[in-house]
Amino acid sequence: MAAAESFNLDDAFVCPPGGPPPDQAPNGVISAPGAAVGITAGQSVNFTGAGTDPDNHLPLTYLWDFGGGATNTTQQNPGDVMFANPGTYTVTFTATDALGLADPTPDSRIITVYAAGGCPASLLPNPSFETDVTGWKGIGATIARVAGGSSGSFSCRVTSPASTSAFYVEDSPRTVGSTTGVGYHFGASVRSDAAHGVCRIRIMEYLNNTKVGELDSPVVTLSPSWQRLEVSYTPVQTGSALYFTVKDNPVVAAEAFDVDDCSYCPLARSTASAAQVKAASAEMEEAVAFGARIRSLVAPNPVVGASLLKFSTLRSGPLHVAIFDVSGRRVRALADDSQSPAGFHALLLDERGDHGARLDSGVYFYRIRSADGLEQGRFLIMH
Ligand SMILES: [Ca+2]
Ligand SMILES: [Ca+2]
Repeated sequence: MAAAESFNLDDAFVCPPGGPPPDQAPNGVISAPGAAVGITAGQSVNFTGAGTDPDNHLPLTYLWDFGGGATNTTQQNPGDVMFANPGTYTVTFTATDALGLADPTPDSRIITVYAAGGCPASLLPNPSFETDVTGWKGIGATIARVAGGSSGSFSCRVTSPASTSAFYVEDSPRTVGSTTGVGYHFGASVRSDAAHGVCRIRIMEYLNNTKVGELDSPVVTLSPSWQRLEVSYTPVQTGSALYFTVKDNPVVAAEAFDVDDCSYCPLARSTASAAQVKAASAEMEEAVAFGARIRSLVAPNPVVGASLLKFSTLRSGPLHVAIFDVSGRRVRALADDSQSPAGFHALLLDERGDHGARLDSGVYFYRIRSADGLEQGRFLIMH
């Protein structure tokens, strides 16, 4: 072989020690809306987003995919986006860095768009007060059926005593006494003859008699005309009770307002957002870094869409992880490694059994066999 035909790899490629650092993926987060939202067809939802890149490959580019509910856009902050047709739309927000690497876990929100006329499956037994005020209770107020309604012929008059304290009407008994992680959309029409205080829907969430969440709708200043209040609420806990209240902050003593056409509808099942999964992962990694004895956890739990089973092992060796149903039947193998390094592990739990079969809602168990020994726990799958 002639010398001119030879070459040397070391001369041809100059690599820094260890090779170039890999590009790190950017992270996009939906700033608004903060949770699942319900609207009526023709209404808009305000969307804004933010993105960061750990190794600063700027500028970032963005893609909002409205799941067929509206035209996709590459604006970072699309603002008000109108959904024309009833349906359930999963909106995703993907940030991509200047090198073309996209966020592998785009943030998402589920938008439920009801047909005109509101949600078709209101949970309320007595939303329109046509015969009485059963199912409702005045708090700091008396309630009574009165003629005149925004739907039908009657509504519920809520009258405060001779004070200017806030007063309200609430669902009683609770329409939802034990939440399952599904969000709800609330609506009510309100008016008053005189003394036009400020009115809102206030949702309060209680777990074991402790308030764990609260959200107000946008307010209206009461007038003789019917006005609509609406708000979507996603429980922060499961097993909690929701209080659906329509509340008046009066401007004079003994104020009264009328409420009618109340609605209370489950939103489409919302998946655990990628941001939630990321936050939970970061939290656990930090805890492990500080030496906390965390054996294993599923987050988010219940599993709604996708969650992660996270655990750390102290010793390398065989690793076998499987999911079992309540009867003890093995429904999924998550890991079967003859040799797995020690350290932090995160395995995807996605409502699927072996061969892709969708698992029913219910309680499941995981079992981790590693060189450290046996570790097990349970979690809930919810559709
Ligand atoms: Ca990057
Ligand atoms: Ca009515």
